[in-house]
Amino acid sequence: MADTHDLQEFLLFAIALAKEAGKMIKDATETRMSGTGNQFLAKYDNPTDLVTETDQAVEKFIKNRLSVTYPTHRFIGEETMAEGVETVFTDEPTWIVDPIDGTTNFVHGHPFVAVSIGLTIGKEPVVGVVYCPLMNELYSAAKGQGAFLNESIRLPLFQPTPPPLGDLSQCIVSTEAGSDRSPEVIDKKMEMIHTILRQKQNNGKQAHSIRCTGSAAINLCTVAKGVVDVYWEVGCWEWDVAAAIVIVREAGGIVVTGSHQPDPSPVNIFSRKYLAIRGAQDEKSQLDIAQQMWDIIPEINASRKPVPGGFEP
Ligand code: LIP
Repeated sequence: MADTHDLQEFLLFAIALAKEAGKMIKDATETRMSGTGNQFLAKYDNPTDLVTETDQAVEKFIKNRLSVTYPTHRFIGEETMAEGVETVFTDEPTWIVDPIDGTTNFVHGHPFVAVSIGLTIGKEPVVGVVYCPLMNELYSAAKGQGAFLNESIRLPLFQPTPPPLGDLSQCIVSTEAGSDRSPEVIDKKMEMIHTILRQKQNNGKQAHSIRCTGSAAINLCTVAKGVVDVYWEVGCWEWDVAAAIVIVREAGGIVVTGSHQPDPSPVNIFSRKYLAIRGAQDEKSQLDIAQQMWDIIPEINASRKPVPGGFEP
């Protein structure tokens, strides 16, 4: 098992790597803005699941760097899996990488894009770096060492203690439409959003509001900051969340299952169903909010098996 010193070394390495990758993304955005390149393609024959040459180039760059510096470590990446490489997850140190989280934003020139670099050891996320190069925000954390914005601002932003969580009606909830637009998935997600927002006298939770950044990693970092109270998503992947889970936890938040079946234990990062609650004074108030979400989350399938047009229903 890695000690504190090892984790610090891995963290510094990941921060440096994320900065280099971020520069590639920033340069590609400028090229794109000047109208000279970066076509996008649909993955899995799904026109709402996009990939660009930059996603592929950044993943290749990160993968190569990691294999030179840590040749015995394993690698799981979004674009590597899209090429059909089978995901094998073991107790060995494993880097879990999304070269661009928020690819749809990137394609449109919207600035909410991030490179996400996480490390698991013994299957537990222990190091996480999420860098948003177009906004110059770098989020980082290592297990037991706190979470930071731009390496010096401790998260959550509310110090010394975050405000009480209260009731779901007093929360901002972030979520996403996701890339699966089949009626059985999108209708349930829209109904869930409706329930979160609807008036209490009409059986809703009447939360303060909903936010969607287009990036699971950035959504989770807003929870780590404490400026968003809850994040719920079904259908994103381990590379979207592995790094940011460490950042949320080190900022005092919890990340549990986003399925309709309540479970207060740490989330299975391969489940494709995530629920995060921001830091608060006590875990009971976090679990109270989680329970209010579990009470209304519908059963939504999120398979891992690709079929033409998306994933097995
Ligand atoms: C995106 C996720 C987002 C989800 C999108 C997509 P990508 O990741 O972060 O939360 O709703 O469908 O999966 O594809 O930009 O890396």
